[in-house]
Amino acid sequence: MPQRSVVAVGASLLVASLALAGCGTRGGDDGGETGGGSSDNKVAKIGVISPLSGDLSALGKGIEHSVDLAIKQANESGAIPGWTLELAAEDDQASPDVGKNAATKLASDPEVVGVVGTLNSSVAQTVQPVLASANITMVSPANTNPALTQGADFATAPERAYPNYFRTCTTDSIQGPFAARYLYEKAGVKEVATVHDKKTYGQGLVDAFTEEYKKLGGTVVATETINPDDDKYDAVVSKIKPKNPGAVYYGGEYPQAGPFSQQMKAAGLNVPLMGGDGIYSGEFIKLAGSTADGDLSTAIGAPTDTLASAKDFVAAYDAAGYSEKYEAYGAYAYDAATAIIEALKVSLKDAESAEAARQGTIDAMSNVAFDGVTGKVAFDEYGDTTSRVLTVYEVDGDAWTAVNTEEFK
Ligand code: ABU
Repeated sequence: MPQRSVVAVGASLLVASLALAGCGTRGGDDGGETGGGSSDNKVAKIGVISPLSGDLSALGKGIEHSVDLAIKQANESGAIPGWTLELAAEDDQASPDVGKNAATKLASDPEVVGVVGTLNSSVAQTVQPVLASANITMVSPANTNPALTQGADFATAPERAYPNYFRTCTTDSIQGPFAARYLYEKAGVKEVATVHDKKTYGQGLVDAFTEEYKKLGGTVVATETINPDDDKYDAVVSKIKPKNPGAVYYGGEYPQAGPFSQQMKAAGLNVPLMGGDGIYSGEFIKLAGSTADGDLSTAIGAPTDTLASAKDFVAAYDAAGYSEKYEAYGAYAYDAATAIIEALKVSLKDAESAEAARQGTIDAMSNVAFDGVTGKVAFDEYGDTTSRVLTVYEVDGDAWTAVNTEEFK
């Protein structure tokens, strides 16, 4: 047997015996997949819960890869002496039930101390209570429904929903009105039809949009819903068309919004479809086809590729060779992972184990503040990001082009 193999086997046996002795250490000299750890290090895991398969996987994989990158870089720089971080990614398939099972699996792993996710607000609703009862910090880069942080009465009596839950994206209480102002004031559209997919995000976004749009003086000429499992929307389009809206405001995600836009135009309803961050993906343009020109979306923050603060992230992501793009939430997922890592620098310092550091990590999160890839990262008393920047994008050919980036006031 060559000497290298003998050393490897010896190291494996040592690691195995340490694991059996409950020392919670492992990994060879290369630190395993997440890179840079030492075999003497204890292990703490950061989970990811997002759609890694199915219609929304373009967004979900961008989240997974961005967290992986943050973990690798933290290990390589020795960010937390004595500890190696590992990624524990779970596919929620954009389903609340599957997401709940993923959360239960991660919560039962004593090495998991924080989770980045979820993508969908509806999935967060089932994941939040599981991670809260296990004292695991959860930071979403993408959930925009306001009730997740501020409770069901967020508009009138906001109350922190879960002490362990934070997010790096702004909420639909801001995104909906931001879209309404753009459409009414800048695009001059005074009459709209609204459509949503009856899910937590879609319905909430349309509600927030409608309130502001009407306040500005706009008229909602039709209010329709679709079933997210359908792929033919001609019945809904034929109800909207005779009302002659200047635009259709859509609450939901690109797998339905893309075909909806295509079918609107094919039926002669030649007005822009506008949606929120759930349609801001190259996949929307592919699904909507050549008639998508002029369709609009809002998305959280400024465009990642224009931010000086995101330059290193974009370069490192490209260099890492991930097979999917970072998409709408990659930079926010990277910042979410970094926020957890910043908290771990405090909570793991004198901790016996990752599990013992769970509550300390939640406590440390409220003091986390740093210059992130997306700008200043910090959380308010509800766990919401303090950033209120959003961008309007318009489809131009085969790409989304930024047309207006602003801080919402
Ligand atoms: N924020 C858009 C898509 C994710 C969600 O359900 O909130």
